[in-house]
Amino acid sequence: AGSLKARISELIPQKQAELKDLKVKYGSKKLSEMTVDMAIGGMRGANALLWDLSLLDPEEGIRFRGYSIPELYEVLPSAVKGGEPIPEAMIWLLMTGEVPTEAQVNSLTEDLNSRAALPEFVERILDNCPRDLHPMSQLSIAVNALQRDSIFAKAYHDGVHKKDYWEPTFEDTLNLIAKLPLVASKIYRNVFKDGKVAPFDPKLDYAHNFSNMLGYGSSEEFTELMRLYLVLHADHEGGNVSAHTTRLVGSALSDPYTSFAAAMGGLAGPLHGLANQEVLRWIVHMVEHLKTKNPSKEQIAQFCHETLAHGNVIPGYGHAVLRKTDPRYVAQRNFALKHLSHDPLFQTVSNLYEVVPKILTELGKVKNPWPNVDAHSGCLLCHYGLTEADFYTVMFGVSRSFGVLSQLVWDRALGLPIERPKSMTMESIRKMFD
Ligand code: NMX
Ligand code: MLT
Repeated sequence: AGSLKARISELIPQKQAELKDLKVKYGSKKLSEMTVDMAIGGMRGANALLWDLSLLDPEEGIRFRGYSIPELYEVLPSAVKGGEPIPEAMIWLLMTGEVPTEAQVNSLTEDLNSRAALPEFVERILDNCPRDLHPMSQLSIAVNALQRDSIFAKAYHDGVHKKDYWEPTFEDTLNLIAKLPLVASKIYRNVFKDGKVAPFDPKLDYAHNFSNMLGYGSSEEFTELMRLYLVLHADHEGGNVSAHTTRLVGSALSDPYTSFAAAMGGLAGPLHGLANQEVLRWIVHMVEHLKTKNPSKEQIAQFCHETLAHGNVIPGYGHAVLRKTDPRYVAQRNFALKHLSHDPLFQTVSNLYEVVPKILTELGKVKNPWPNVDAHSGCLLCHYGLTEADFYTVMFGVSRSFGVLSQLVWDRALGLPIERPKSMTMESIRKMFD
């Protein structure tokens, strides 16, 4: 009683009834037209998925269970007075749609901490990965290995009734979310440091343990940054590649580990989560190329034109849905203004914000010239010494587990079916209209 699981269990009949009502009232209504262009063009603009945890407005940006990012600061508890929201509170909000009390947040921290240890064989697998295997590949390997202990897979094997699918899905979800900081820290310490991970402290919260295990826990500011980072990257409605992959793979009743590992394959793409790595590498390359830590706006503009002339994208800019500056970018910018306003890398990131949108607009084809979440995260991490860009997408992945796995619990609770849209050949499309 009082636990997250108990609360979800209480909410399920209500939500099932809501879905039934939606189907009865609006089941045959059209959400959008599907054109040939949309089928060819990555299904842009197709309202084709049900996803209850968050909704992206092209102009305003993300709302998590109805709350904008500034509103999250108002309603969610923080560990430091006036500081960043606590990730556990975000998990609770995403899972239930309700703002948790402090007691609920503490009970979730305790629950997660009791699940955080890794099986020894998974630690060994990570220790045996070559250092030049990309951290995202190591993350997928570790998550796939954790699948050995999937409670859902075992329950399915043992013939669990479909009305109970949500429960082992929830157990796997919480176990996986709890273990990800240690998985990520082990990858970081093995690839970039001495391979030693600071011991897990069951008295600390999720983000504090994460920053300790990465090796940055002595900085309270870094721990606050982790809280912000973990909250901001948690969910971005259902159509982005990592969310959609989790939904798709999970719809075949693949367990949460297998579904999430697949999603991490998607997050590892440079047009999706890997963009945070690409942004920093691109800025570092620019600074080296220009031989100055403080490139002028003219120099930055010149470098952008060169990037585009080579047929490359400007990483961290543009979005498939957003048409304004990403509020997750703004939240990170506010953090920078508060804690590190004189950092030269932040100055460059700010100058890019002034220069890039105009250049992209001039191309005439870019639908959104404004920065997204990935344009900012690297410069914050760098400020505290976490300069290893190849690791950044792993941190994104830790956070993304909150949203996509919480939705997966609801997918099973609501009995959503296997996902299987119809595809068409070029010939069949022609025949349809000729
Ligand atoms: N730099 C250069 N060209 C761009 C950019 C950019 N930042 N953004 C879009 N374009 C181009 C795009 O490549 C396409 O060109 P073409 O017709 O020659 O293929 C054209 O503009 C139209 O694309 P859009 O419809 O504006 O964008 P789309 O919805 O297809 O793609 C992104 C969205 C995010 C993939 C795209 O803006 C991009 O590649 N951005 C850079 C990578 C990035 O920052 N990704 C991170 C997204 C956030 N996340 O974490 O996942
Ligand atoms: C995300 O956070 O998933 C990205 O902004 C990409 C997207 O929403 O398409």
